[in-house]
Amino acid sequence: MTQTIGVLGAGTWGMALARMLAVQGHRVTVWSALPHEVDQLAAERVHPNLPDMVIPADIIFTKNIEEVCRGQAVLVFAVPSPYVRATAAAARPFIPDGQIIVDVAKGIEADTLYTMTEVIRDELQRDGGCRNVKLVALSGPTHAEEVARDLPTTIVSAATDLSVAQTVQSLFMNTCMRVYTNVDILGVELCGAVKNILALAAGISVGLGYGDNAKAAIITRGMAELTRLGLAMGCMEQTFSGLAGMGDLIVTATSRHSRNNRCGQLIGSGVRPADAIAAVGMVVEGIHAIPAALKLARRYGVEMPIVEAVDSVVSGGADPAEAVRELMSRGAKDELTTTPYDVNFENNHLCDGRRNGMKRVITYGTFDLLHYGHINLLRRARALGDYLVVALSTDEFNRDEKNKTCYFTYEQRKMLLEAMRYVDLVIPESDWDQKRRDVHEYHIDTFVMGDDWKGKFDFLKEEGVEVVYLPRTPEVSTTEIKQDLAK
Ligand code: C2G
Repeated sequence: MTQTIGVLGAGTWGMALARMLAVQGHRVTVWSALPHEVDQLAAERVHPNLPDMVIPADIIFTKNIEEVCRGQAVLVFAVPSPYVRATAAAARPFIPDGQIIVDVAKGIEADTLYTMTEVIRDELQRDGGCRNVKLVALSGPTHAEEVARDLPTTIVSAATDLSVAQTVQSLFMNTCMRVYTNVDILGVELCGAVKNILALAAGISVGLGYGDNAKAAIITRGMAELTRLGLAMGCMEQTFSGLAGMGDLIVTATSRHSRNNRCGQLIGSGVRPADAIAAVGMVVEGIHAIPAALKLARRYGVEMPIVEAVDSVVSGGADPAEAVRELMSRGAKDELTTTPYDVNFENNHLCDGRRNGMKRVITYGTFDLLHYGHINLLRRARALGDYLVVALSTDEFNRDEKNKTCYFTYEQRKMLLEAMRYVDLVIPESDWDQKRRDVHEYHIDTFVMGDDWKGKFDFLKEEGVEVVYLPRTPEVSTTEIKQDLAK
């Protein structure tokens, strides 16, 4: 369905996205703060950094920020990170409440430590307006030059509200761009900002004449320190090994398209940082992100040696080769982030459990609107052994087989169960007949259900499994909760 899209920023990435959306049939208006840029693009229909890309004739260019903001299904902020706040301030009077805003600038604001969507929200809500603005971070391994040529690309649409992330997912999804949703918007934006610093480091390494071994080390150990920071900030680990994290780092740290990489190479080859930035000629986001990354690392007590080394070279005037020597001569480290004690304890506990016949228990359920009746069941089930597996009914199974409409999605219900001390593993329950398979696949000794199912699963005894029905907690149920809340 054709949508009207406003794009703020006519840089390389903004124009590559604007073209893609226009080619998909959407009505696109592009605004830039630079009048001459608007005139040139409107006239020539070619962006200087994308000489092979034809700008569709139906893209509207404007110098008037009100025109780009009014009446748009989605607004895309594609200005470089240092200008996001000023652009949001200029746009504020024209942005209706509830507007979906997609930020594609990658960075963290040095003084506030805000990510770009947080900067936009802060600016738009400054005078109490835009209470319901919906912010999405669109970020991933996406060179504009390749998107401009419709080369296969993947990207992440991140928003705390999954339905909003999905709206943006469907808008940007096409045969050339595959969009994944992710609710961990902070993790996605942190990756987008800090990976530019790591790309600078990779460039410096190349500029010093070092090889692929050093580049792989920077990418791997750089992602380890970024993940440490992200986990300390409450992000999801999978985000960092995902497209916005490792994916974008690979593409930025290994590609000639990357400004951060090019800037790093110049610095590594001996060019003064200021001259290297000038030589690249465009905004080098990695440089802007360093102060914020260091402040976050200190605030959360996380070691980030590679970021520190880049800062010593870029801001401290240190010799790049000397900075690498210092990195290489740091104290010996263990690659596993859990301490050896944790690892040994976990192994001993598991081995011990196996030696003494660790008893493994399984139970099944929907567990919607998790309440103390469920907890009573899970606590008693866990007490029957050493390890509890919960087979959680998927959304489709609930809808198609159990005729249940859940308040929480499978992922949300899974997150709640995994946070509980009684639950060791959550697996999906997608059909009635999987129990016979599960008890073998997960080496189950005891099957447990509430006694509202008494007798229904006795057949599992044929599989050598103990079957236990536990008394339900009579006075509470998800259905009653919903009915009481509806009154
Ligand atoms: N339960 C309980 N006391 C309550 C409510 C639930 O002991 N007040 C128990 C149920 O008996 C069940 C578990 O908690 O063992 C999960 O309850 P539901 O989410 O309602 O599970 P159900 O829909 O019964 O799904 O294949 C088996 C099904 O998936 C079971």
